[in-house]
Amino acid sequence: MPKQRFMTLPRHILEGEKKHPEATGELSALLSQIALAAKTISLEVNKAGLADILGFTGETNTHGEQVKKLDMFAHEIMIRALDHGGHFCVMASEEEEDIIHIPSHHDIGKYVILFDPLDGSSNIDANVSIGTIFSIYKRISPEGTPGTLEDCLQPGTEQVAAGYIVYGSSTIFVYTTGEGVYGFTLDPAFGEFLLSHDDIKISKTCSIYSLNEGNYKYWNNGLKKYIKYLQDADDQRGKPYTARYIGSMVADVHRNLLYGGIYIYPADKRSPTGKLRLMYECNPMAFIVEAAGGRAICGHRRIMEIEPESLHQRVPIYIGSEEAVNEVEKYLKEYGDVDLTN
Ligand code: AHM
Ligand code: MG
Repeated sequence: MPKQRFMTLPRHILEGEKKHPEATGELSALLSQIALAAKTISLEVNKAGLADILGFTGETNTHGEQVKKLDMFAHEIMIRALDHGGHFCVMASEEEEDIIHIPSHHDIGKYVILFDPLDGSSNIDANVSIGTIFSIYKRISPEGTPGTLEDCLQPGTEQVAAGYIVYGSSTIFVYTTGEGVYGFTLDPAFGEFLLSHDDIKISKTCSIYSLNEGNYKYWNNGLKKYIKYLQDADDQRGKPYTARYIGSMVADVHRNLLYGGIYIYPADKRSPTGKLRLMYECNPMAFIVEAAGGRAICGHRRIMEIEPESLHQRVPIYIGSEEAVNEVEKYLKEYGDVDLTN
């Protein structure tokens, strides 16, 4: 049996940085801090059914949705794990309306982090996969000063790293710095993430589509025709496609990354800019999927090229295997798209 490399997440990050002589090791340190937060959230998610943690807090988040205790737990853990490390100058979370200031003396780091602490939160009570998503940028404000809103509102093309953690049948940490996408599975026995998915590439073609078909009535014609096309039989093109929709973007995109597939959260007649957030969900997932060889568009343009206007801005998203995204793009162009983004 060939010997497997025993590669932990911190070792992998360090080895990646060694290839860049100009690297200071800071990115390694902050990714390790995110991994620590992920382990803590994973533990809490795993005991969610046992602890007195389920149910609503009674509060609503910035989008007017009910917040569950685990969302807030994950949000707080991310902040506590990251705000005293000296690496960040400012943070933003899907669960908080404004930017999150870092305590003084610790707020002069050169990086900025935006995160969705617990994506797919409507699935928590049902023991269905959920996840954490993060996106890291270099600051644009002068070093040595506290970070600003402008530091957070950079287009996705400026990301220096992004990743997600899926809390599923096992806990998996996936990250990219733009060169390759790597996945690590948490070994619960010794609490370490071990390399399990080396250099992930998403297949160019696919046979899986993921979207909420319950919203069919509100879709634009382009999307209606595209989904009908996927449902037609054509052996050579792997059709009809299989429908797979978990309702946790992080888990749906993770599966599609491994098996090939397209995930869609469109603009529709009820939600003209879609549901998902550009800064917390779409940009980081787009960075990862593109680094794996796929594509991510909002209908007529690349997700990562959208100039952000606000922290909680929503955008439609079509993300996954290259050929499938090319095809849906053609349908939207030809038959119409509801898309009011810039
Ligand atoms: P959340 O951040 O509040 O969990 O919402 C985002 C989630 C995505 O993970 C998921 O794909 C989508 O919302 C599901 O929405 P819907 O129930 O409308 O299909
Ligand atoms: Mg989310």
